[in-house]
Amino acid sequence: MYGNDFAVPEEPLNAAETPEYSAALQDQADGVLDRDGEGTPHFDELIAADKRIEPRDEMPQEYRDTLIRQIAQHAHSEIIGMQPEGNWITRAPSLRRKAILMAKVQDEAGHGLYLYSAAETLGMSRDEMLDRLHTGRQKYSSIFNYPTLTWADAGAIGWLVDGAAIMNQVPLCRCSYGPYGRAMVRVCKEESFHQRQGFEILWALMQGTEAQREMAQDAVNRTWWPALMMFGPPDTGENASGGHTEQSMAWGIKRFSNDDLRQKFIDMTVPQAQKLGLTLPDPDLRWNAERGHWDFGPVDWDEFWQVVKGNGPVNAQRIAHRVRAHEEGAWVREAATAHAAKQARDEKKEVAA
Ligand code: FAQ
Repeated sequence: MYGNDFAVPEEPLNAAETPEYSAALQDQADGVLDRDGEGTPHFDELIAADKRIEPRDEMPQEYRDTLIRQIAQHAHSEIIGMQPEGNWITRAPSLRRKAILMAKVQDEAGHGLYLYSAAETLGMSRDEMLDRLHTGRQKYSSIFNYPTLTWADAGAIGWLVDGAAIMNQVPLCRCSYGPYGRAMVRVCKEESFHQRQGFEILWALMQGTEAQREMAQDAVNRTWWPALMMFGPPDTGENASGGHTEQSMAWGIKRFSNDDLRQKFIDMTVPQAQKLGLTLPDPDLRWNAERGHWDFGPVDWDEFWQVVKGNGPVNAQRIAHRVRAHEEGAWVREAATAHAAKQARDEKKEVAA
């Protein structure tokens, strides 16, 4: 499938390798979610018929605001998410690892670009979104507020963080908002490679020395719980917090609850940990034959909310680095704007001639 050079099971390693993703890909190719014929049906009719809303359509302000909030947060996560692994590019253990990691981190920038473009179609400029990120008025994923202490973190991020991200994003390929759903189809394909490279880093470490195995285990111990938090707070059962899920599902933005996706991720990941020879740091993890799922222990939601509020281990460092990169890149934006203006002038002259 991906030219594996390591012994992995035949089962899919991530959600982008499951029939759900193949079906989303096929539906996209067949235009299943696209509307037929002419006319501009009402928003509610389109949602009821499971057809896509496009930028030109009228939509309730709350739908627009929800999408801007989620897509901007997603875009910010992609570009802030370049930092933890970017930290290891200069210290990757071989040229091959360095080349792969550079490609992965560049992919994250590309995902940010697709997502900012999708959010812009809803009427907020990229400048405005970045300003809101830099001033704490828009969020990014909690996961990127933890430090990457060893090379094994690059493996744990790929395997667990990309794995969790894809589990959440495959259903978003069917999001009711066209530009977001279409961006997700492409992003998931690329993230699938990211997840496999993470698995392969850990696989190689687990075939290595005792010290390498310990390094892999330590990275997984630190990453497991924050990866489960990526899916967001509980939104089913008695622990459900208010949250946005119910409304977002009614609008066809979210297709599953946070809790359902978290469970799917755990069910897919536990057998992979066993294949790798890694122990997931949860003493309550056990197969429940009755439910047909893995039971797991309580997530520390106090820690999650602390991180979301800006008090995680490296929140301040991540934002400071982002703001610095933005300021240092000002001359590139100015040069690109000047170049675009010159090209537009030249084109005008050509038309006039
Ligand atoms: N971190 O009611 P819900 C990646 C907030 S991409 C921070 O459940 P919703 C690729 C939430 O905003 C990772 N805040 O909200 C990569 C809301 O607060 P608000 C990012 C969180 O929106 C890999 C409140 O809690 N992926 O990793 C988090 O319906 C490797 C209540 O929550 C996406 O963004 C969190 N984890 O559902 C890159 C996917 N969870 O806004 C580099 C798209 C919740 O009211 C390296 N987003 N909150 O103030 C989504 O699917 C959704 O937005 C959820 C949250 C599921 C994240």
